[in-house]
Amino acid sequence: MKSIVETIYDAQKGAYEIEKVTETHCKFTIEEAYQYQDQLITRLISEGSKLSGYKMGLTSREKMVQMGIPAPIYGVLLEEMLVTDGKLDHSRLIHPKAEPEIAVLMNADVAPDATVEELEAAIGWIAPAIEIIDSRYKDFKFTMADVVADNCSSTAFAVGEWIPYPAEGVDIADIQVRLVINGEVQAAGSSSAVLGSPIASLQELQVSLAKEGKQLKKGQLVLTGAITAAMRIFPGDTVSTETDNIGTVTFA
Ligand code: OOG
Ligand code: MG
Repeated sequence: MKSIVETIYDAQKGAYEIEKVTETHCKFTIEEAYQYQDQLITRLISEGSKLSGYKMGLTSREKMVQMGIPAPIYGVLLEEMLVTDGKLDHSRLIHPKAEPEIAVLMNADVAPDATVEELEAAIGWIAPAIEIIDSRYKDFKFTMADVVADNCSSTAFAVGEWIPYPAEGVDIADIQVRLVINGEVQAAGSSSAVLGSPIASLQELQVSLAKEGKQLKKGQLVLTGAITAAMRIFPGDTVSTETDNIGTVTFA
């Protein structure tokens, strides 16, 4: 029988659905789930993937309710997940969903024990983003341990133009965003939905990474978490995150 990590790795590479590994294999703790996630990423990096940064998940009430998991989680973003030239390749996807997010780009390394002020000062730029999540689990249903082991459904992401942070007239804790699919607003919210502010989400990530002896580094990007529920997307859809004051990002 394949190991948990191999089972998820194969499903990611082959873009097919699997039963929850907590059912096909055995139950495991959240700590163990992060170890499996780490083993998965280590394998991908040994095969040539490059670390781009991290993503926070289940940071908004809407997402926690949608997925039935009441606590934030985090995963790893790889360079190959970045949607370039505005085109999403659907051939490697199972049942993708899009969610509007605020992305931040670090302009300095962050000490594991940095204060929230130091953390915020290390942000160089922010941008509107769309995360494309594609859980490897059947019907997009999972427990917290399953989803963490599956690198929190990470699959692809698109980022708009980076604007220097802080930006005059922009309160990162109150950016209005809309998820627009084929010209129709499917969901809308404020960045405050993410743990009160994307900065709080970033801090939660920093603390979690520090516990594992890791830290945020200059040049790394972070998706701070979906502001609204995620919406199913299909080949041919044009998908945007529009914001009132930090621009728009679109892919098709
Ligand atoms: C887990 C990932 C959640 C977010 O922004 O809340 C996430 C999932 O819903 O599949 O990326
Ligand atoms: Mg997300």
